[in-house]
Amino acid sequence: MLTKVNLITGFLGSGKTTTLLHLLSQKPENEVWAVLVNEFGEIGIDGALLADQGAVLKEIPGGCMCCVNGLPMQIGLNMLLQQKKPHRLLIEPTGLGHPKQILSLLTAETYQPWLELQATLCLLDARQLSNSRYTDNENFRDQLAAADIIVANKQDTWQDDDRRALTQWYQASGDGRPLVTVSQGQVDMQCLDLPRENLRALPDAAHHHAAPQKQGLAALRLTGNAPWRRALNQGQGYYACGWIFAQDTVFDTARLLDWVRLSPVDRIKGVMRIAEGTLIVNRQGADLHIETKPVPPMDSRIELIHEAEAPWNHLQAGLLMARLP
Ligand SMILES: Nc1nc2c(ncn2[C@@H]2O[C@H](COP(=O)(O)OP(=O)(O)OP(=O)(O)O)[C@@H](O)[C@H]2O)c(=O)[nH]1
Ligand SMILES: [Mg+2]
Repeated sequence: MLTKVNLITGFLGSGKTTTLLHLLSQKPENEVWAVLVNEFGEIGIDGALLADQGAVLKEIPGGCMCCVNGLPMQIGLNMLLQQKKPHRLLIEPTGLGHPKQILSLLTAETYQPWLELQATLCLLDARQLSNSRYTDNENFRDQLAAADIIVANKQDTWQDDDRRALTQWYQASGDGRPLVTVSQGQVDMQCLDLPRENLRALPDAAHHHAAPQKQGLAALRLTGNAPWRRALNQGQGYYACGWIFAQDTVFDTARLLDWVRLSPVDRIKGVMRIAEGTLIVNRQGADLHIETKPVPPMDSRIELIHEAEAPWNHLQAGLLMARLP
């Protein structure tokens, strides 16, 4: 049996994980599904969000896609395909990555006895189309160019201008590919069975390394008795800083939420322990989504991503202050 594979792409914060969660909720009971998620930051958050959803989960955190997409991605993929033999595999690459290498990997000869690549979905928030920070970004453009299906997400947030920008973009670049307009990634599972038809050649991704890559194979965990640690990462013109705290660290909800709202960065994701259980925070620009769960998390982890270096030490001091004594 070949594993059916779909790539779920989309720029940072466009709704990939939200879409995966919705797709997983439609999984037929008798099928085994797997999810492979590769995050930009060293501290994997999406894995915590996607855990316990009835799918086999493999996280590949940490890094510049060009490196992570090599050996760690290959090992992760091999393990999933050969050990779990899932009916379907959904892959969420980092929103800051270029799709070319992962597509080359999935279409490589060695994988053909194992997998059948089906439609690639690309998430797009129409608001991004009028912001040159996105439209000038080659990864943003090439993710869209590589897609079989464009999923225009977050329609609840759009103004008339955004709808017009989407129509214009689609007329110029849609090439007749299906365009699905949704909120909260509410994509119908049937989309996944559409074929991979988009064979246009993609340019090579420019390679902007600044630091040696760590090529982590597993989500970062705390070791020894350290109460917390932090991890930095940079690449593709973006900077990330994340922290992980031992399970017995409890955060003050109000102080933590103030910190999340006010931190001067583009993106914040966290799964944090509060007195009532778990607080999930997910901020993209000014849009903040908050959720609570009664069960405490295994540890607390939070990650910031920004288009420039941010005052990480100052932000860290604020985060440490948000802990309960
Ligand atoms: N208003 C609104 N918010 C949404 C919608 N879909 C997703 N979000 C929010 O957008 C934020 C980012 O969603 P994610 O699903 O984490 O996005 P992502 O593409 O996986 O993000 P990265 O993995 O960090 O690149 C979260 O706060 C979501 O709750 C939507 O349709 N409307
Ligand atoms: Mg995600």
